[in-house]
Parts: sequence; structure tokens; C-alpha cells
Amino acid sequence: MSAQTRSRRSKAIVAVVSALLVFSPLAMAAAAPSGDAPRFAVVIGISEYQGRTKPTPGSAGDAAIVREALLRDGWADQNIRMLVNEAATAGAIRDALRWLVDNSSDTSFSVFAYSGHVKQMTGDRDGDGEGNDEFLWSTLNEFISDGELAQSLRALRGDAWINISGCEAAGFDDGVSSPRRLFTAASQEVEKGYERGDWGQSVFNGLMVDQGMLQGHADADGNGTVSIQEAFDHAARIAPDMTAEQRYGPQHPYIAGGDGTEWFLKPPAPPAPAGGSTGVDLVDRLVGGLTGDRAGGLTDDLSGVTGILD
Ligand SMILES: [Ca+2]
Ligand SMILES: [Ca+2]
Ligand SMILES: [Ca+2]
Repeated sequence: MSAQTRSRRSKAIVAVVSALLVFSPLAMAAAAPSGDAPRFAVVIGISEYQGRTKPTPGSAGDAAIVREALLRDGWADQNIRMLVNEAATAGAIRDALRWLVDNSSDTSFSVFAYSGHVKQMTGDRDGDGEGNDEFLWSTLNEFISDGELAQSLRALRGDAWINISGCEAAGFDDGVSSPRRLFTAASQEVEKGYERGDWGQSVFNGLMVDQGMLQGHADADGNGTVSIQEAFDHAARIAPDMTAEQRYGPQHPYIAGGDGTEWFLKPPAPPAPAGGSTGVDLVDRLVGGLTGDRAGGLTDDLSGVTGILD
């Protein structure tokens, strides 16, 4: 092979590699949500239901701690739509989903959080080919199918964190998770999700949002900031043991999507120059300043698991 041919060949290889880089999904994947992204959230927590549907002791509390985490990380109060208890009708949930989609853009960061009962039904009622469908369970006992919810969530532009705390919660990830949509859920599709009456929160959100984020226990890398994935890992590590003795078996939290980087409700500032404030100082402040009597410390006390989010 002549030198010229070799050169031409290597140029061709370079061209092919460049094209692959430009068009591969990896190169197309956006980075994690940026600090100046427009941010909008819908937070649903339903503890009280009409009729004979039994209350869930943790769902309204879940909504409160998610809101607290968003506010603490600088999300504007007017950009957080809360639907708690009697406000969370199916109509209001659909309206809030439309609002979230309408406010999303290529640069926005959306949060959709749901805590409450989940209904599971056979017969492919939403026509998406699944034998078992999951449904959000509104306060008036109207149901919103996973197929309908997924269609709304897939319409979100920009980045989104979707968090579902309930039974069979992973069953809502019907084509929702993607590089720009991070999906977390309390339980696998074949599992129940449990609550802690003594916390007034679900096991999953009590561990992830309250202990993990608000109290700072999930900062595995000690950089003073808890990412969504760190908080999830904290819950995923503890929840199965905490629920091991429950009647329907333990819950194993579910995560999918994202671009492989850590996501934050508020991205951390770039690292301080050498000699500046250290991560250790920040961790001490987080842990020292925010311990409360809700989820309390790291506990392996199992007696408090009282409810099922089915
Ligand atoms: Ca379905
Ligand atoms: Ca499903
Ligand atoms: Ca961290």
C-alpha cells in the first residue's frame, strides 16, 4: 500500500469516526440539567381518598418533603404545583401535566413526583399491549393509566426527573426513561411499596428525600452536595432490609434513564480553589443543621413499617 493510499485511508477512517461521534446517541445525549435551567415541578401526594379507600399515612408527607427539597435548592414556589389530598383529582392531575409540558423547553428541568395508591389491572385497558397496567389513583378514585401518563411525560422537553412512590411503581416506566428523563420508583413492578407511619412518609421517599437529601446522609462522595442518584442509592441500599419482613416481601427501588452523570436539583458550584472551603466542612453543616425527628437518623428499626401503598 502506497503512502498516499494509507493517508487517504486514514483520512477516511477519521471521517467515519467523526460521523459516528456526531450521530451516535452518546454524542447526542445532553448533559445533566444546568444551574440556570428554567425549573417547573408537579408534586402529588394523596393520603386521603373518598369513600372506603384506605388512607396512606405517608403520601402527603412525601409531597411536603419533595417541596422542601425543591425550595431549599432554589426552585421558585410559584413554579411548583402541589396537588395534595382532595386537590388531587384526575382532572387536576391531567391539568398539571399539561402545564408541566407547556412550560418545558429544550433547556428546562421538570420534576414530576407522585406518591399515593397505585391500582393494577389486567386486560390492557389502555391498549398499549401490556397485560398488567398500573394506574395513578386519584383522591376521588378515578384512575389515570400508565399509558396515558407515559404519553404526557414523553412530551416533556428538556430534562426531567420522574419519581413515583407507590406499589408496582416501576411499571410506570413505559418508555419514559431516556438520557434526558431520569426515572426513579419505590418498587419493582411486581412489588409493593411500603410506608412508615412513624415518619409520615413512604419508606422510599423518607430514605431518599428526607434522610438522603434534606439531612445529607446520602452524600457518598463527600463533596457536600447530594445528587439525585446518591439519594436514590441511599434508599436502594436500606429499603430492602427495612421491608424484608413485610407480608408481600421487600421492595427494591428502581432507577432508569439519565445520561450517566450525576443530576442535582441544584447543581453544585465548581470546586473551590485549593485552600478554600472543603467538602468535609459542608457535610458537617448539612448533617448537623438538618437532623429532624421525621425520618430521624439511620435506623434499622423495622417496627415502624405500617402501611402498603397498593
Ligand atoms: Ca399500560
Ligand atoms: Ca406499565
Ligand atoms: Ca455528593
